[in-house]
Amino acid sequence: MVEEEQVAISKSPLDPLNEEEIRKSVEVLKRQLNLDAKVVKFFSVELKEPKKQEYLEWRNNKNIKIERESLVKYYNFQDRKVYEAIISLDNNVVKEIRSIDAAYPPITLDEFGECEKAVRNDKRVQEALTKRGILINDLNLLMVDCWAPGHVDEELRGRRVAIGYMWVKKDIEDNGYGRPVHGLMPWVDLDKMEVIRIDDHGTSPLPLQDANYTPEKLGKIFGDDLKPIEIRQPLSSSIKINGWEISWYRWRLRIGYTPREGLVIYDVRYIDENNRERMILYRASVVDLMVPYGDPSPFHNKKMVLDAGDYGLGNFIVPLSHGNYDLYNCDCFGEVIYHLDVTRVSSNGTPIKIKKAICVHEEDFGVLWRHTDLRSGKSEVRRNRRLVVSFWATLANYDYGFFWYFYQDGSIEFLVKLTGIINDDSISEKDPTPKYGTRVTPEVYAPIHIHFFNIRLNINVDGLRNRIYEVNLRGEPITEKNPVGNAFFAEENLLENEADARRHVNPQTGRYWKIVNIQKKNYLGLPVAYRLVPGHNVLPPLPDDSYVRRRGAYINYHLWVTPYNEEERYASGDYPYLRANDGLPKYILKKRSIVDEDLVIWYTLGVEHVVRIEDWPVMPVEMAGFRLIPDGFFDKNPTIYLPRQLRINGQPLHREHKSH
Ligand SMILES: [Cu+2]
Repeated sequence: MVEEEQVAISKSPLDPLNEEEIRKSVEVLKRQLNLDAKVVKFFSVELKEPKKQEYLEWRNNKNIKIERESLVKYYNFQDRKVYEAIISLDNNVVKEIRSIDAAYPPITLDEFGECEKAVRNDKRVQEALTKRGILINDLNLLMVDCWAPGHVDEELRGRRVAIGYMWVKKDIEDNGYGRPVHGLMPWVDLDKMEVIRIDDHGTSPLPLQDANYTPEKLGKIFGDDLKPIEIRQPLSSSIKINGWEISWYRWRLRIGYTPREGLVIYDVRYIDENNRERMILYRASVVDLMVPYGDPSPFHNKKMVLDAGDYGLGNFIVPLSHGNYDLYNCDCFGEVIYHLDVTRVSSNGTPIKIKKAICVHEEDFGVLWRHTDLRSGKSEVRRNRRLVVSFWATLANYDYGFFWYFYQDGSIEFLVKLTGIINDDSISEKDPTPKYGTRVTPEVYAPIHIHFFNIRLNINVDGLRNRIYEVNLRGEPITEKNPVGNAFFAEENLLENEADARRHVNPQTGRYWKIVNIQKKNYLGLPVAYRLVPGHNVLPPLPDDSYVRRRGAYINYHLWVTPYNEEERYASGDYPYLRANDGLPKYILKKRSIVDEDLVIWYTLGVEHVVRIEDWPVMPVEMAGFRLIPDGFFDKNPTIYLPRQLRINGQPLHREHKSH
């Protein structure tokens, strides 16, 4: 297989910061503010994006100079304040600095490791484990995941704390999640990086059964009788990558990276049959992910982590290289795969490159359209193909894949793929399975939970000003004009302001949302539009006064719409750690108009997880998402001109073809 490395040629004002720019940002800040490196932790250095208007002007005239700036976020654990600084990378100067009130930073990847060490090395934790009969000869076998708590009691209030949930490995290669330590909850003060309290909620025997999934550990393999499938791309890929700019088929887009969101999709356009480059999306990313658990016992009822805000999907992005194993073709399948590296910052300000973090490739995707003319017996069939831009983030036990698909017919699909290892607890074989979960082995129990993603879409259908209609199927009563009662139609209701645009999915009425540009008409004279078509979704099955509903208040609605404001970036707010009711519920208070404005759609995607035994020891991928599909955006099916068959040198591309 060909490994295509990215070649950073084309520079754009939306390119994410490179290693050098991150290094420079930290240096300038340290020097100019005389920062004491011993009392600060950096948790985010990202591009300070240019104003949208500036970027759009630059796009038309590349001679326009846009100042390159970075946004540095750090935490001073002496004065216990979060700071945000804007650095000019052209002039090497701090342009702006401000402290944020009552905010905690997210847990960094470094802290995640330090917190584990603090718990492992704590004598009281070790004693408590011994008292339970858990004897650990090698402390490296004690696995500690530092969880951002949803809430804390009075005694812990005002401190930046995390819970160190524990598991015990049999040996270093063992899947530690197979042996959860029940009941023992060390609280770690992240500023001091020490255990400040240990709560004990009872014991349960450490499970004996292994939970391994590697062939080395399993000692056997089924399925190696399958014949290989290979994807061949004899003329290379149809994707052109130029720096962070991607062109494929009629699609043009840019990608980027931030510590909280991971992959960011920018400036998505489609070139129609009249060669007009038409805007669809300006910026799209996953901005939040909250996972509330349903077990009300004190050992579990703090589990309502906001993985993006409390940790950062980009901070926990994983490289798609696999150590010594030849597994490249597993994450993205094909002969030509493009991988892009990203750079994040470590706590001490050093840039850290994650190799092959973002994957770009194209896939065959079955039949695009077909028809057999029954009278002539002739058929026309076209293959469907899609551009895929994706990344994976591993947040402790769970693995999330975030996939953006761009199809030839102008549709865009977002899919999240959930896999990895479920959060678990040990349970006595004699005890009944708790109501709030699933017994996956005689000794292991997995609490019920829901994954609530929020995807922020700055949508620009054929221009900057759009409006949104909610569309529901409606029937009509039997009347003279509707004598058999078969009349039904798609009823459109305009969403007028941001407070009224808090909506839920409704599969029973076929509900979707239609994003319309009334200034642009198709050849029938109708305004062009795109639909947001939801897929599976769920609401929090919780009482109105549930704390969970306040903690990540965005989960209360599937759809939110706000007018574009570059400061409003996160559904749960900028700093959700140990906070509640921030973000969207505040953004919408002004009841701003959303009619013919530059709009941001915030789509909440809920994936309920009533754990199955088959999710153990590692769960098969579960998928959920939504689609954006053209609705009168084109004058007809834009894919009818596709060739019947692709050819090489005039010859049909078929199985026997030899390209070498
Ligand atoms: Cu789950």
